[in-house]
Order: sequence, then structure tokens, then C-alpha cells
Amino acid sequence: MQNDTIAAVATANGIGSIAIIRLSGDDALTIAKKLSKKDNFKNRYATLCNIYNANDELIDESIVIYFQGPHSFTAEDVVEIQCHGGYIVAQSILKAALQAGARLADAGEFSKRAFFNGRIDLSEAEAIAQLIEAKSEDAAKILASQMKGSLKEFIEEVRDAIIHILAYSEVTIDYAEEDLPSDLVEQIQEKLNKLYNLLQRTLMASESRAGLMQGFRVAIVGKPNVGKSSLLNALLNYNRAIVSDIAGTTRDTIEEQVKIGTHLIRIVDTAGIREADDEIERIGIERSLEAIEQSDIVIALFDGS
Ligand SMILES: Nc1nc2c(ncn2[C@@H]2O[C@H](COP(=O)(O)OP(=O)(O)OP(=O)(O)O)[C@@H](O)[C@H]2O)c(=O)[nH]1
Ligand SMILES: [Mg+2]
Repeated sequence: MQNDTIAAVATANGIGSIAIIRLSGDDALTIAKKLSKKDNFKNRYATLCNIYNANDELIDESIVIYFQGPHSFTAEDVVEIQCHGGYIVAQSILKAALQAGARLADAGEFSKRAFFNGRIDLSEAEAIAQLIEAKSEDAAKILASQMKGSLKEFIEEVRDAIIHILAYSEVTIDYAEEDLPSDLVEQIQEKLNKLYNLLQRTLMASESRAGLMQGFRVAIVGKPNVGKSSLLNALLNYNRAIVSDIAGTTRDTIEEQVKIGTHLIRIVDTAGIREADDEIERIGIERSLEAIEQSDIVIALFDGS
């Protein structure tokens, strides 16, 4: 059933000042009324409510906002319950909402409904999904503009250009006998070339942005004892990896995230590369070589002493 009412915790798991439980569908308001024992919700107004579970026990004091469809994210009736942050409270309210008739939303189901109800197109839905996971401020800026329709506009422009070219081509076929401009085929060729170059440039720009979007992966590699783990620890500002003057200390790859400037970087410390007799160390060295293959940037360290 398309219009059953879905519910989910919209905020990340963990401790925070608030958490949000979101409901969307025909029964969203009815469920909110049941949980709060209030029935005076005004469209787009924040209402302070006590929220109760199915046994009539108080779960939390929360702010409830009702967005009447179609003027909501999904274009359906939507209710957002802003409760105090923390895993237990949000999960208890979600459970109460499910007991009151909602169904647990699938991953991405709110955006899916927004898409099927014509609130957003696919490029915008994709931008929302990626914006949440943006790994740099620059990526977030690009995705925010995509969410507001910049990619959609670009695709529409390309589509219009293709339709234009198609119309020119059909004229040359349908009215071949007529007195058409002699350079019509050249005109079509020129338009096609322009479009081809534009798409090629866009594709290249999109590929060069991949690191920006997904976060750059940086591997620190070198011989044993050159200070790879020391560099990782210095970048992270805490002693994540064991450092010692014994060559071959790091056996396995160690991956961590670190924010450098406006970028979130995945940084990988690796086992020092040498001819190793030890089987475990050999496997570690193979992983170092794999890390080189999989990284966008490789920092090769050498002992300068
Ligand atoms: N003098 C000096 N010693 C350093 C420097 N960086 C690291 N060391 C020392 O060099 C030794 C090896 O450092 P690690 O960071 O464990 O070296 P690694 O490259 O991770 O070594 P493996 O894990 O065995 O491959 C330790 O005793 C460090 O204290 C540096 O810049 N100068
Ligand atoms: Mg090391």
C-alpha cells in the first residue's frame, strides 16, 4: 500500500540534545494525537507535548510539528517529534508510533515517497543522499546546488539540445525532396560536436570530483622504521598506532579518518615494505601494496638520517 504511514528516527544514533522521529502518511496526525493525547495540532506550528507509550507511561516531553500534505517533504501528511537526544528515548517513541499503527520505514523511503509524489526528481534525491555523507565542504556546496536543481537544469538543457538536433535530422529525411539549406548536415554535425564536447567535459569534471565527493584516501608507505605510524599519530593527534624502534612493528593496515582543512581524509598506515620471512608480515606487506593501488594519494616516507 503506497499510503501506509511510515516512521523512523531521522537523527543519527547516539547522545545529542535532541533526536527527531519522523512520520509520513495518512495516519501521521492520528498517531501523533494518540501518542500525545492532544488534538489541537496546527499546520506548521511547534506544539509542546508529553509523549506516552502504549501502556500510558510518559516517555518524554517533546516538540511536535505537523506538516499537512502536500506542503511537506514527502507531499503526504508528515509529523516530526523532537524529543530529547539519546538512543532509548527516540527508540521508545518510535516503538510507540509503530504500536499505534505506523510501519518502520525502509532506508531512504521518505525520499522515495518525495520522488514518487513529484516533490523532488532523481538528481535531487541523489544529491540529498550524498549531501548527508559529504566528505568536504566543497563537495557539500556542489551537492547543495544539485539538491536545488542545478543538475536537473543541466540535464534539461542537454535534452532540449538533443531534441533540436533530432528535429533537424528528421527534416532532412522527411523533406529530402524539398529545397532545404545545403549546409543542413554540416549544421547538425556542428551541433552534435558541441554537445559531445560539453558532455565529455562534464564527465571529466565529474570524475575529477570523485575524491572530493567520496573523501580522499591517503596511504602512508615506506620501508620499516621510517616513521609511518609516527606520522599517522601526529596527524590524528593521538597515539592510534604502536610506534617502536623494532622494524616490522605495524603488521596490518590501520585506517582512520582525519579532517585536514575542509576535507575529511581517510588515512591508511601500512606495514613497512621489505623482504619478509615471517608469514604474517608478508600478508601485511601484500596489504600495503593493495593500499597503494586503492589510494588517491600515496605518501612515500624515507628515513632522511
Ligand atoms: N629521529 C626521528 N625518529 C623518528 C621520527 N619518526 C619516528 N621516529 C622513530 O622511529 C622509530 C620507528 O617509528 P614508527 O613510526 O614505528 O615507524 P614505522 O614506519 O611505522 O615502522 P613499521 O611499522 O615497523 O614499518 C620509532 O622509534 C620512532 O620514535 C623522526 O621524525 N625522527
Ligand atoms: Mg608502523
